[in-house]
Amino acid sequence: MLILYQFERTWGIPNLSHFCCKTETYLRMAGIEYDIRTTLPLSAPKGKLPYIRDGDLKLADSRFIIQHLKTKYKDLDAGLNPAEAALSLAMQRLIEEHLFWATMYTRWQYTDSNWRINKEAIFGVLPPVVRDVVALIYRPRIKRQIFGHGTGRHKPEEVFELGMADIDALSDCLGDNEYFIGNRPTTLDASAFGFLINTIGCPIESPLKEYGLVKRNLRNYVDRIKAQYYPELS
Ligand SMILES: N[C@@H](CCC(=O)N[C@@H](CS)C(=O)NCC(=O)O)C(=O)O
Repeated sequence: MLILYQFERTWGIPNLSHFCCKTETYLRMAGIEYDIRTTLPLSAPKGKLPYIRDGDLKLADSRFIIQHLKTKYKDLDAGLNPAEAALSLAMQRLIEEHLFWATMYTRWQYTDSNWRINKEAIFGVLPPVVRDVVALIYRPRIKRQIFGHGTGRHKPEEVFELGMADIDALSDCLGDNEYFIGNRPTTLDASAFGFLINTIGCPIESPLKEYGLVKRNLRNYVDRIKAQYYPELS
């Protein structure tokens, strides 16, 4: 059985990690059987979650994992024409390489109360003293990543302005449709759901979350995908 290694479930959502949520959602949308092992990134092959074990294969990074799932099990993108496939890739990059960093900013840098909620959710599995030490090491490390990406160099209102443009693009791209492309779920939906629920459906407060919640189509989309693929969480 394929094993998905990811953070512990919390906040009433599939995963506090956007990328773990994306990967598990792909598995569910594709109807692939899997087991979960909860862990922290420290022991992951590339130092990040998710990763999978499938027989003798150990594979990290949601993009390589999904490529493997497409080849070995089911390709949710089969049938997309070249323009649809290009749109899917471009939107995934917007979500995962841009919007992601605005949400990371809200969790690790924006306010102390968000940081406390984030810290408890990620490191709460560790014994109390260890938890504090590991969090103390991790916070500057992630803040360096946010700074390295460039997002961490902006004023809060600039970070949110950039993130809100992504939310606008996602809302306009979805429109009144059930899925982002066509009438069935594709990889883009796994990605969009994983990142949107981690923006508007989690207890990290920010102008970005408020802005996303005003987009009725995105709110309905997140609720619908969650109810359909994670009925145990509804
Ligand atoms: N490109 C990777 C990104 C994975 C990623 O950034 N995972 C985060 C959690 S959302 C992580 O484990 N970060 C730990 C770290 O950077 O130390 C993927 O698609 O899986």
